[in-house]
Amino acid sequence: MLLKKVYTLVFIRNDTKILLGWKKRGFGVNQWNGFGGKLEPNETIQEAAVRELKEECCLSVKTADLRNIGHLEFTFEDDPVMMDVRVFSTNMYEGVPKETEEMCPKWFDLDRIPFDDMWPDDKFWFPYMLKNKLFYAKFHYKGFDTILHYNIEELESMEDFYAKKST
Ligand code: 8OG
Repeated sequence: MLLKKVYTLVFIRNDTKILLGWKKRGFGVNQWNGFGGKLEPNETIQEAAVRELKEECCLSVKTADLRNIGHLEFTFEDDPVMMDVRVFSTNMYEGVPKETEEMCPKWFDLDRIPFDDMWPDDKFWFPYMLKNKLFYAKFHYKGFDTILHYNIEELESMEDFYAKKST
């Protein structure tokens, strides 16, 4: 049986640039990514997304300004834990991105995303995000470098997706 762990992943972007952080420690170390992590007890997914963004790059966002734009599921060969990652995006934030113990933030042009230094799955689903399409993607990994199989769907609505998923 698969155990599920929920994570958040937040992208700050405008029409030409996206903010990524160089992960300095932990899971996905030495790669660029959005900002996020595990939920704490009694926290909503949106609250966790806001908290992680603040902790990792010192930016403040309001939960109401976070748009849920995608859902990612990662499974790993011989591992019973499924990572359920809720992806959010916003262009509304306060503050200036700052380096923290976990992440070093940097703005990238949307046509210069550093996919060679990111999770191997990102090159498959980022194009949906960059074209403002909603997505549901699943990736099955062997280790952390090899994708054995994957599937991506474009979604009409995240609300409909979650309503169907829970029934
Ligand atoms: O708390 P921690 O930093 O370990 O959380 C992991 C973060 O990394 C969380 O925001 C979810 C995110 N993440 C994965 N796998 C992948 C992936 O394959 N691609 C991207 N872009 N992010 C991922 O856990």
